[in-house]
Amino acid sequence: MSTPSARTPLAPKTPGWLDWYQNPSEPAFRLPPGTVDTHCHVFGPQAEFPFAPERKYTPCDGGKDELFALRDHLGVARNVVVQATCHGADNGAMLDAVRAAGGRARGIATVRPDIDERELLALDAAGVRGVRFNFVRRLVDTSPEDELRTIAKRIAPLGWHVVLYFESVDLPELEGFFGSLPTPLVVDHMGRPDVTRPVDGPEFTRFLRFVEANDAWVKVTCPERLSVTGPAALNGERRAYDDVVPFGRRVLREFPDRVLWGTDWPHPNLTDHMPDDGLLVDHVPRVAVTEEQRHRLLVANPMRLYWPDEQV
Ligand code: 0GY
Repeated sequence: MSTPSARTPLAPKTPGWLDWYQNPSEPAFRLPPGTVDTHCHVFGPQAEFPFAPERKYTPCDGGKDELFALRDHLGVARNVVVQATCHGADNGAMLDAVRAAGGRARGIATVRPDIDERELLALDAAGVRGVRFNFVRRLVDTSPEDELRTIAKRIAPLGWHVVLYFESVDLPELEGFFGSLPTPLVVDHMGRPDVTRPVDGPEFTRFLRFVEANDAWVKVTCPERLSVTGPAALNGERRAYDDVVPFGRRVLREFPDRVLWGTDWPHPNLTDHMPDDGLLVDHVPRVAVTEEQRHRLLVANPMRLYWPDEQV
């Protein structure tokens, strides 16, 4: 972990950057006890954890204290902190958050193929349970398959998984590679479907068949990122992101035992609006329509993946 000197000037935020939502509302839906937020990040704080030189954006600060405050406000019990690309392969901020959570967090790291074996073991001991492979072109310069394959081989003996972030249009080109990886797979944000296309159309169906063929896990996350209709609450109801609902429902129906939920706080790179995290919680029962589905999505599934030694 690098620490800036006292004189290192802080980098300004990317122009037009939207900060995370201050004072999120109280959700109308009560998350069940033991809910896990399996997709959130920390940004810095920059003065303590400088951003990586190769980053594609400079965010506002969003550190562990704010993350834990949101966790407690929403009624979340545990977090999985996913390394954000603005920190490159310096996992310092993520690890600091995971350690500070005192057993209530796990981490997803970014590592290089030549990472020292002792460092891998130290990450494991700190609570890391996977690495993220990012294929979203605006976030990373390259994703060389030979390097990623080496990483996957090195983490497989630890029982870790690979978190895949890609755009749905790129799946046909990537799925052969994904299917060849030796670890469990976890897909971010339902594979980023184009929600203006039919939910039972060929693109989303292809994604679901990929999930089925590989026993992959799916994060039913980021309605705010996928939605075209946006956050407009309807008739004063706490409803938003209507166009994403059928996609979440279909994933839950087909893979009730391999779905995961998360907030994606502090919501990097949104450009049109910043979601009220309370409203995002109220999206959950619209997608997971039975208590049984909600228990699996929010508690049982993430516990099996991230805390397999604990009973729920
Ligand atoms: C997300 C989405 C994004 C960014 C990152 O690590 C990141 O920078 O994950 C994005 O810009 O779509 O999952 O938070």
